[in-house]
Amino acid sequence: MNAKKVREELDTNYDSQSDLWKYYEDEKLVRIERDSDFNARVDEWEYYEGGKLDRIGYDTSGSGRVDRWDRAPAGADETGAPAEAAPAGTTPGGTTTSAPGGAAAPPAPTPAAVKK
Ligand SMILES: [Ca+2]
Ligand SMILES: [Ca+2]
Repeated sequence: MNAKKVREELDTNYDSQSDLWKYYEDEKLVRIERDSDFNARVDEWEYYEGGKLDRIGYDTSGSGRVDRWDRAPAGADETGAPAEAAPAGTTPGGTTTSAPGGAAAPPAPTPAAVKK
């Protein structure tokens, strides 16, 4: 009478052949095996630790065994989107406007307000 689910099969491309297998331990996802090119052979293994993706193994040679590992980026939610803070409208070599007697030139305008 053990109703614990330990394995789940999914057919992600609807060709009625399973191509994704999820494995659970103590109701926690520990591994996903994936047949990413749908040739009925698993070629991608995702290992989870503490419910988070830890590493991914790839079989790139079709041998059925992992021959390349990828580490999941640690703390992906901390270093999310790279903040590109380059102000628009700055020109390379950024010399100030060649106003004669330039000391009277106004301070740098706010970015994006200068373009027409
Ligand atoms: Ca399938
Ligand atoms: Ca495959």
